[in-house]
This record gives sequence, C-alpha cells and structure tokens, in this order.
Amino acid sequence: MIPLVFSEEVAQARADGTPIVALESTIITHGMPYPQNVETARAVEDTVRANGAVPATMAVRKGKICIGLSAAQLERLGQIENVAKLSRADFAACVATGSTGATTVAATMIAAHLAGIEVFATGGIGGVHRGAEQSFDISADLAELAQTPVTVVAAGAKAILDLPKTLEVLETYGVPVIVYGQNEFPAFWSHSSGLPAPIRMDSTADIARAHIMRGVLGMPGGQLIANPIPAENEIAASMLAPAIEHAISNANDQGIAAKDVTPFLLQRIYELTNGRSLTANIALVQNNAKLAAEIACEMGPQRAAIPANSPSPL
Ligand code: PSU
Ligand code: MN
Repeated sequence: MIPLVFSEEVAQARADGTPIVALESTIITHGMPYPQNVETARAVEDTVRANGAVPATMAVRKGKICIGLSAAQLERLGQIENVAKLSRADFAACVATGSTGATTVAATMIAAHLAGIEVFATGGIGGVHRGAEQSFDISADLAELAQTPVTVVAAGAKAILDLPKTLEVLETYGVPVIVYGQNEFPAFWSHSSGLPAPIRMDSTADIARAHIMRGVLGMPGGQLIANPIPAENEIAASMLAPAIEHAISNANDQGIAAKDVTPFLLQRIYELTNGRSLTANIALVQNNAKLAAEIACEMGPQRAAIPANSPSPL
C-alpha cells in the first residue's frame, strides 16, 4: 500500500470529480521567510479555489505522503526549522523511515502522479546552475519533467540559473516548454529573458490537449508551462542583476553546495532587494495558481474530446 493521506477537501474533490491542482511545500519551508510563507501558501490555495479547482499542497509527514494539508498542518510546516528538502533522490527514504520533509518540484510531481493529479502550480522550477560545467549542479526537477506526466505551471526559471543551458537540457530531455501568451521565455521576476519561446500557446484548452496527447501517444513525462509575471509586478533587471551577482559570489565564498544552493540564493536575494523579490514572487505564484486551475478545469472536457484509445490513423 502506498501511504497516501488525503486532506478532507481533496478527498471530497476526488469523490465529486472536482479538478485538483498540486502545490509544492519547499517554497514554504525553503523559499520564503515566515510568516509570509504561510500567508502566501494560504492565499495561493484560495486562488486555486476561486478558479474552480481544489488545492493539494504536498508534503511528507512522519512517513505519510500528504495530498493536501489542513490549515493547522500548513502553519506547522511553515514554522518548523531545518525540515528536509525532498527531491526524487530522498523521497522514498523519507517515507521508509517515517520522516518529515517538504517537497520540491520533482517530489511534488511524484506525489501528484501517485494521487492521479495532472496539474501543478509553483513559482519557479530548479534548473541548470551557473557554473554547472564545473559543479555539475543541475536540478532533478528537469529529469522529473522528462519522466512524470504532470503539467507544471511556473514563471520560467530564475535568473540565478543559467537560462539558456536550462532550456537546452529541457530540450535534450524532450520536455515541452510552452510559454503562455508571448513569444519569449519569461525569467521569473521579469517577463522577458531575451530567449525565444520553444512553443507558444494562447489557450488553456490547447495546453490541456497537449498534455493529454502525450499520454495518447505513449510519451512519458510532463510539460513546463512558462507563465510570464504580470507587468505591474516585475522587478527591473537593473535592481536584480547586481543582487544576483552578489548572492552567487557570497555562495561561492561560503562554499554553499548541492541542495543548499537554491535556498541560500533565494534568501540572499530577498535581503539584497529589501524584500522586493518576495513581493514579486508572491504575485507570480498567484498568477500561476490561477492559470493552473484553469488548465485543470480543461482536462476533463479535453479528455472527453480525445478518447484515450482513439484508433491509430495509420
Ligand atoms: N526556484 C524558485 N523558488 C523555489 C525553488 C526553486 O524560484 O522555491 C525550490 C523548488 O522547490 C525547486 C527547488 O523544486 O527549489 C529546486 O532545488 P534544487 O535546485 O536543489 O533542485
Ligand atoms: Mn542542485
């Protein structure tokens, strides 16, 4: 038996056939400071509800894979310090030893797939770190997108990463990168990265159909939906670029490596931008939650339009 525990709200949604959107918990434990982390997590859940779906925030608690958290569980997770950050490599070990951990994009995709959830909203995915040619630091999120059939809505990837290399690896892995509504790949705090969109779509019905079609064609893996930050919430590159350089140089000086790199950089950039990075981060997660709920609501109707066992045209 897979030790899945559904929140009351998610259990009800499964019984009723209401669309469900997965949400990660590493953004709560390692991505934002308390109490904004818990406030944001709650507000993001409300945005999913306001757009016709039910939120399922994922975590592992005492060896149980939680598909949705109660308000009290969310609050506790946001407050505890030194909680483990789980990716594919440590997920099963955490469950096996009855431990507790927060789920990254990779681990949230695994939990979502186990629970039959196809759409997931977050802020930004992990990717290829700058200097990866030396450190080999490439997030397991990319390999997860290649193998687990979940559509992940993010605002692109942060400029703390090497964006061209991140897109190259996604292409090598065969991950569709679909930019919503513009021709350029977005760069998290900014709608523009200077890099062309590998694929552009302007409708949530198309995005849902593309997800379903991969399954119909027998192709493994999910898709990355890159949703640009709303213009009014952007941070100017002139403010961000020096903060990023500074944060990366601090990380190098202090010998920060492996799993600690992303949380360290996020915290330093928050400090160096006097909290501006967090305001933008919250706005873009909300924007992603809304789009993810809309995509989740299209999955049922679009699946009905493409029968899974449609005869081969050949
Ligand atoms: N990028 C962000 N915010 C985040 C993360 C990444 O802009 O909170 C978190 C996500 O949980 C992501 C993880 O899956 O960091 C990637 O960590 P790593 O680079 O160690 O794989
Ligand atoms: Mn890493």
